[in-house]
Amino acid sequence: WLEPLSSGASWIHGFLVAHVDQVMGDIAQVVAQSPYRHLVTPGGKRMSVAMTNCGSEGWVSDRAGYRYQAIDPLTTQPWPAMPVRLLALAQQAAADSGYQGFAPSVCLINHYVPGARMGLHQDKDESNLTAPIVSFSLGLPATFIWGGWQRTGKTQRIMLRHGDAVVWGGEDRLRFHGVAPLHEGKHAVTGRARVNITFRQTR
Ligand code: MD5
Ligand code: FE
Repeated sequence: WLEPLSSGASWIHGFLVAHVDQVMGDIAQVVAQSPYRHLVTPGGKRMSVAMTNCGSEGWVSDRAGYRYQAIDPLTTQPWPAMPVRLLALAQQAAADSGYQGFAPSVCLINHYVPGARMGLHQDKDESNLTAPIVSFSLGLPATFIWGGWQRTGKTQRIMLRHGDAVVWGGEDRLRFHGVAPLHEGKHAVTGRARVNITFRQTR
């Protein structure tokens, strides 16, 4: 079911439940070509979340900064193509939330193991800040931290679970957000991990 979180954000509980095998298969194909890796922040810290991408560009971070690029720096090859069924699911989630014509070029795949976290940040490396971001969660549950438009603002916590989709658009696109350290656990589908997939339209 669809739960509006705010004027621009919708939480679709269980959106992926009928598609989990497909999505896990699509991810496995991507990871076989462009493996998960721990990127380094511009400040030189290794991120606890391991990442890869598919699509015509991917998000990367290194000592030079954050950016989108068409070539995977690890393989020196283009990122794997975005699986068509995965793209269709992202477009369905966007449309269900009121965003027609979503055309993401990037699918960033985040892999969390217990203890991994993501600090409070804004997603603003995209030149198109009017398109929403669609997020799919699989595996272990995570406490998602949802803030306001300034780092110091009040935060809310929501528990994102296996199969949930969230669509972040409109005024909610630029909120500060993060993920609390993942709790220990074992999930039937992902094992000792959480996987989050975000779809981004950069232009
Ligand atoms: C995650 N990933 O659970 C989250 C889900 C990231 C990231 O934050 O940057 O890879 S996406 C949550 C999100 C995206 C865009 C805007 C907002 C939240 N928001 O305005 O709250 O691994
Ligand atoms: Fe983010």
